[in-house]
Amino acid sequence: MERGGDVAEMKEWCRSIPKIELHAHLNGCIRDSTLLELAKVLGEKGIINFADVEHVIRKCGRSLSECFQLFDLFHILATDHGTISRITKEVVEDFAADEVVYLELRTTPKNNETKGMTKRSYMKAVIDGLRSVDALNVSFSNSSERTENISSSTQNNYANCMERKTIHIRLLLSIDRRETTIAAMETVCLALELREFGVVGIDLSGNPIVGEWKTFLPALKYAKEQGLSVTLHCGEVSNKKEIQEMLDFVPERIGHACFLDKDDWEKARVLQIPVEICLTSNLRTERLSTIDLHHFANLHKGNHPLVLCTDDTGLFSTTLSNEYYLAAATFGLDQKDVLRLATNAIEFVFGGSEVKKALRGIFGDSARKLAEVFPSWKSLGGEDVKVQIKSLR
Ligand code: 6MZ
Repeated sequence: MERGGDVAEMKEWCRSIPKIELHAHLNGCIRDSTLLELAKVLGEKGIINFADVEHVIRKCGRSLSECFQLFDLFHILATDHGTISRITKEVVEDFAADEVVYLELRTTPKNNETKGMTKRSYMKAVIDGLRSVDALNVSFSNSSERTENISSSTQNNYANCMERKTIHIRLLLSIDRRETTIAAMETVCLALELREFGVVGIDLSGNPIVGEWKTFLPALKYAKEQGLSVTLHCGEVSNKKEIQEMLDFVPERIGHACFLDKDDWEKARVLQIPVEICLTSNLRTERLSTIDLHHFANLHKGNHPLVLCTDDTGLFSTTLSNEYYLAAATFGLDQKDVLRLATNAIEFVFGGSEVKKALRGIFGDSARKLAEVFPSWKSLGGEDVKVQIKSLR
């Protein structure tokens, strides 16, 4: 099926290589087991009817509108601070277990008066969740690259700590398309306030048929002026005018980009705007009829900057390894192509030059280690392969 190894080896290759995740929504990545557990508890308390939601959670293929119904349910389930912290911790652990070495996790700060939750306290719960990961070294500070969660007991055994996996994390705050201009501006101000806790940018997401671009533009412009990076869900549905306006804004990345016309792609090409590609998500939400028709093929062929992402690992039952394997199996990529794709993602992270330097080191080391484990990689000259890191801007 693919060059450079059989199916099992390619799957293992995609799992083993270091990976960078740049498009993952926190609440879309909740483990199914956690979601069911939370729903059961709320059912027992009489807050929801568990029988009504169980089949929705367990359902596999969903339309885009069904996904947004499910997100409303997620928001009912995950309203208290402790649950938000728990979900964050589990999501980080799951990405690290999949050899993700840099994770840009995005989430929509939420107000929930009845639970005493403000957008700020929601984000504090997320950051507490990052701090509570004890099986890994979690580095999420922007101002320095030190490891954030080395507990005092672990500090006593620093050597042991250095042997543990490290995951670099940065946060993006999402503006939901249902929000007003004022609410969007609040989110940007909160992002600015939380920069020292690893917040590096803003995302615009939510139901793509809701809201208007002009509502969010003032907040997004302000974010840009203040030095935050901006990524937009762009062209998830067909909306020519909005797609053009979004590209004219020149975001630092766009997500999905399923409904761009030829002239839109030309603009994206001239501006070299990296695209966050979410294959399984696009397939499951019926953005295209079959995976081989995905725009990944043309973008990859044309060397357009792109990065493979999961979108919502829980909602779509996927992993980043799985997305790499899907791309390899569908579009005939070999091991070198796959590693090159994963490595190129370094250039598109919002985390800044220090973290990029650290990531280049991680990818360089791993190319050598992989050669010891994968015979076909060795025969391709794996140790000597310098995966080119493109400088795009
Ligand atoms: C658009 C999406 C999305 O923010 O509560 N979200 N927005 N398109 C998608 N593709 C299917 N997947 C997720 O995570 C869940 C929220 O992320 C956005 C939606 O606004 C969803 O409510 P947080 O952590």
